[in-house]
Amino acid sequence: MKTTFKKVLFSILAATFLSSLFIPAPVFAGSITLSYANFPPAPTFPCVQMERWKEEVEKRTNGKVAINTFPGGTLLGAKNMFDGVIAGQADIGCLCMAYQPGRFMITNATSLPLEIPDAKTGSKALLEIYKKYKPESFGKVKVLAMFTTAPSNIMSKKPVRSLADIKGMDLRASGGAAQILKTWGANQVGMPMSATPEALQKGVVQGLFSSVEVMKDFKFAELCKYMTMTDTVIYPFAVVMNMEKWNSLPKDVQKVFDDLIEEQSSWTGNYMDNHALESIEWSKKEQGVEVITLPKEELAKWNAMLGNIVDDWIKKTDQNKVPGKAIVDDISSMVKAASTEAK
Ligand code: DTR
Repeated sequence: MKTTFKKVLFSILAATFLSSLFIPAPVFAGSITLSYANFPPAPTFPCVQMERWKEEVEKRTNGKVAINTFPGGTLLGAKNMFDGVIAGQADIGCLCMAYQPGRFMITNATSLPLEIPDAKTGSKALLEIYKKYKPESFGKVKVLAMFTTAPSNIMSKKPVRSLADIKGMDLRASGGAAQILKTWGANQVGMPMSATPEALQKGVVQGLFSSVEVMKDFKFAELCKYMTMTDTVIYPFAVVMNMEKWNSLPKDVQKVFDDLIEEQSSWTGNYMDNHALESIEWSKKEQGVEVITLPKEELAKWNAMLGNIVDDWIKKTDQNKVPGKAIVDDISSMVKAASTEAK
């Protein structure tokens, strides 16, 4: 009896062991886990779009892919985001390209003063420029989304109603927008958005130049009681993935990511535009912020000062063998097309 029992037990164990060698492992929920790094805090738009993308990916892959999100620079910060993703410190990362102007020359053309009216148009133009010119700078990563902010405006502790008011004012901006502030006579102070709350609090800067959703998301409206509407430039963002990790993904998962590229860009553009408007309303109602609209002639004067920035940039691209003029023309015609569409 005893020997028979042992034999049966042995056969069961052997069968279980052997079958486990041939049956493919069942796919458990979350069997692929990816890390996604972001530099600003969770309530801000780069993180809101990150959570939306995570949700869509987890839903569309039926839980086969799980995304672990890291807002607030907990995995990678604003400046080392791109290199960190290339090195595999994070699988996915969201970066503001404008923080490294020379590195992303082609896509940063969208942050020239080309009168991009909103984030929806900006995001579409940015993605199209990326697809058309296939910049070498993105050769080592897989691009998962690109989008832009709404146009930038001045948020300040003291009112800015004229060029005389902005002269010498310590204002924070980085990337392409930095040159714009200098042209208007401000004392431009460069830093990523994530460093701005402390700089405003400590009085290192008297205000900032950015899309205005930050008045609500960072509660800048508690300190900056004035907004001067110039609607000048947008900031381009990219979401990129480590190339090796991308190549290791099953085809069906890659398809889900690819299908989301355009959708995520336009979702974020729309979210940004609506949220900027909400932020203006909130700042006025809840924080007593004064919104300053410059008279037409005054604004025309401000805009006219920026003409050289585009020309200088085209000259610089000529030296770098980048077709700057063609890129600028492409963006301008996309802006025109968007404005006729809107009419
Ligand atoms: N305007 C850019 C980018 C930017 C706009 N809103 C946010 C929120 C969180 C991080 C970055 C940004 C800037 O001034 O940095």
